[in-house]
Amino acid sequence: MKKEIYGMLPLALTSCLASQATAQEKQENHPNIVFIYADDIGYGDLSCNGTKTIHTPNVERLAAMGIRFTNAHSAAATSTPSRYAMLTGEYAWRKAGTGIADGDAASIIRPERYTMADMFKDAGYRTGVVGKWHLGLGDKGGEQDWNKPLKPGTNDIGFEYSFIMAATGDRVPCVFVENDQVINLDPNDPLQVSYKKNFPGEPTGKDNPELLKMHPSHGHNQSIVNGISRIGYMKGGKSALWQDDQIAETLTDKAVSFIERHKDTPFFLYFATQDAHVPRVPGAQFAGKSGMGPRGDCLLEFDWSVGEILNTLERLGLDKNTLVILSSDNGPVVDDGYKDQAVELLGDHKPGGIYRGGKYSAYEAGTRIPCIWSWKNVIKPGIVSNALLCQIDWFATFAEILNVRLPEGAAPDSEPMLKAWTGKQKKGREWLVLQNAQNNLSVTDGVWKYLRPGKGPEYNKQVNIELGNSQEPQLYDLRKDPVEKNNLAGEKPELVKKMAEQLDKIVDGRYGLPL
Ligand code: NG6
Ligand code: CA
Repeated sequence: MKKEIYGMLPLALTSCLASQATAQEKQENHPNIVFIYADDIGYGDLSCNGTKTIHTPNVERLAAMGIRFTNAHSAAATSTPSRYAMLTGEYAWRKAGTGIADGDAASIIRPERYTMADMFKDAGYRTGVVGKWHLGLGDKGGEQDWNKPLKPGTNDIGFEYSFIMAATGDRVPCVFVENDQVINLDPNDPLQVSYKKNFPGEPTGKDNPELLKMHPSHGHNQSIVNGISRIGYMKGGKSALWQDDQIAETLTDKAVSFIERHKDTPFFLYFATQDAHVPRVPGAQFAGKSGMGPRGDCLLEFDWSVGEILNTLERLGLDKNTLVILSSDNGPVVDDGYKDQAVELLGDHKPGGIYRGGKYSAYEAGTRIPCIWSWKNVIKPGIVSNALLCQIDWFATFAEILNVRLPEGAAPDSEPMLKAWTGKQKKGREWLVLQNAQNNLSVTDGVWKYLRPGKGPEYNKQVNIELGNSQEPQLYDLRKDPVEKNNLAGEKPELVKKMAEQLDKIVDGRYGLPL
């Protein structure tokens, strides 16, 4: 239905028809797009950002081919809202029900919503998502029949192909879902899922710790799958269970074969890795290789996945006209709920780089994530940009690349920023609003950052992260104080007032001018 309502208006159509566009222009208007979207990998977790404690050569290779951003952000400090904002171009705090989703959440992005994938599909692209989904499936949360097609799902919001984990590695159901249907199910052993209560007789991490090969440090004590207790309860579906140490390989294979299948048509692939989210169970090739325990090993595994994608593009001769984007859904966390030695073996490694906070936090490490764009035909190699940018802008920026006008109301918070993303302009956004795990908002113009007072603890002891919540306003000068140590709110009440007003305006849907 949405196609009839909206439709798209290809601005370049007339000139293309008149054969006025050169072959080069046509190619540049329709590059292949591959997102490599990591989970919980922080600014300091990749060696391209200057980190010496880990070596991620394939990410370095990608950075050397393109542009690396030092001030790019996910829209939120946790997964579901970041992914929601990225795919819809709407700040997640505008929409209820976009917090960290349970594994049996209903589809959060409904078919009426025009997504980035819809846009690519309408522009003639083959569209696919492989990896961690975490945006819900099916009509009613908690009421899905996991043995039947899960509708609405990814295929209803623009992705022609999907091979996904419904939520996260630490949430049931621990099965792969292909084109909105759980794969490898045995009809004699149906899969049941509950986030309310356990199924009688099924072991849990809480009651049966003797069955565990990896123990939780906090939470994660419900159903046991492959010797790891998870969030939520599940029963049955044994033939469909994923093997945790093979997730990266399986997902990477699926991403590679999607590229191979569509090498002759423009394609858009959203490849969302499970690395380095908990539970961290690296493949045999990486186990023990980083010296930092499973978290570091999963960073190496992520780097391997990146290499596989780059090799595939080169092998198929697609490397020149494919825009490869690498980023992460939120900042890093060391202990996110399992005793996996991440804390003990961290050494001098700083997952968030110099930045304060981490995953869940309103401070910079919560959302200032690694970000690289590489597109040989268009972007000069080896550039670094300090522009203030956000993943939420990819949607409108891709519309710029495709030269299409977005339907009325689509991607309301997404700003077209092609010049900044391709390194042709130093300046990024005027304003960016960021969201932490408690839904407290901050606003920045890249120099000043104002954190609105809000509820919630200042510090999460379990994950050892400062969340940035405070009853008092906070104001930081990111240029002089990128680590957000000196709260200048008391000294600069006028500026606090202006920034607070600016934030209110954006929240109200009115967009402002520079200070
Ligand atoms: C938290 C989980 C954490 C992680 C996070 C979502 C507990 C105690 N902690 O609630 O382990 O799963 O949710 O992470 O359950 S995210 O990257 O997908 O947003
Ligand atoms: Ca995440």
